[in-house]
Amino acid sequence: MHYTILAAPIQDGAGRGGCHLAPAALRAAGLAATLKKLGHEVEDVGVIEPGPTAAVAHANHALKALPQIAAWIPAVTEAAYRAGAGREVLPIFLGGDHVISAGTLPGVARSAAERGRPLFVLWLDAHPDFHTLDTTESGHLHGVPLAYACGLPGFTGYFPRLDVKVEPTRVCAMGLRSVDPAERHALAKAGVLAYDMQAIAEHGVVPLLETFLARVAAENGMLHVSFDVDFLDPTIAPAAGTTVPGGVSKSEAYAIMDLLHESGSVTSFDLVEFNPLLDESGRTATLLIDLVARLIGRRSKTENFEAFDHDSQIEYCT
Ligand code: B3U
Ligand code: MN
Ligand code: MN
Repeated sequence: MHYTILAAPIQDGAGRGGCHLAPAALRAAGLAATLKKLGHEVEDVGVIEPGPTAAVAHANHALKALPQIAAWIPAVTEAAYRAGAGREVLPIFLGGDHVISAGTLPGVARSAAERGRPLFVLWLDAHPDFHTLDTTESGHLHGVPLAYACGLPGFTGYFPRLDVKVEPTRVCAMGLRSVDPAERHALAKAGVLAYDMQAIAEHGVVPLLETFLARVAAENGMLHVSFDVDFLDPTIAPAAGTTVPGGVSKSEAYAIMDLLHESGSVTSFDLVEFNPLLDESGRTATLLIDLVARLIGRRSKTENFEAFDHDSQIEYCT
């Protein structure tokens, strides 16, 4: 297996600037270098560029930066498709805010359809991002990508027509703790499997994820994991624009990454909403790199490093 890192430095979908700096910050903190040091083939293939911006108007006047985002989506979709998920390559898509998934999901959905395999999505996030252009009240478009990719109405004429939709009943959202009423209704109607923090507290993250992964395996599915930094508790990952208290702990996050690795099902991965301007001495960056290392199968010798460690100081078990 080899890994390609593709950056989509978009910040217009979020309410706070700074997410577009994430790829550079993760590179500086040693993401590719760490994966290489662990013996993996890693290609840092660079940066996706948006297409030309065209004027667009929408009846929902709350919408922010719709023309800019509409210019990014086809470019991200095409790059995600070309990344070749499901072959001997695992693309890692670096946001940018979560609107990049309005491109990565349709791109990998097309790859899965070509391979004749069902696409499953694990959405790790405090938010379901299941608004349409009509229902979002904040107007921040990082709140819509999952709804768009699942084919909810109201995107026609703004975002590209979907070649292949994500089947909502193959989506599992975990870590939810900030869900707007319109999203709650739409998730239930679409049949998305949605586990909030209450469900995680009651059942444990491991049994819930194991059940979902068993389904993916039984159907020989491809699995796209979309990891929003605000899935994590803000005490361990402060560098996200819309942190919500009561998130997933470090040991739960490690357990998730270990299970995902063991499953062998993950075929593509988004890492989004990391905002380096909000980090504290690089500790969110370091944790994220460690989580990606776990996803690809390495445990660090010291799992509790809180302070910023340069990549050369992270030691992994062989
Ligand atoms: N649901 C709210 C809040 C939100 C969604 N995604 C993030 N925040 N990061 C909204 O604005 O749509
Ligand atoms: Mn999100
Ligand atoms: Mn979120």
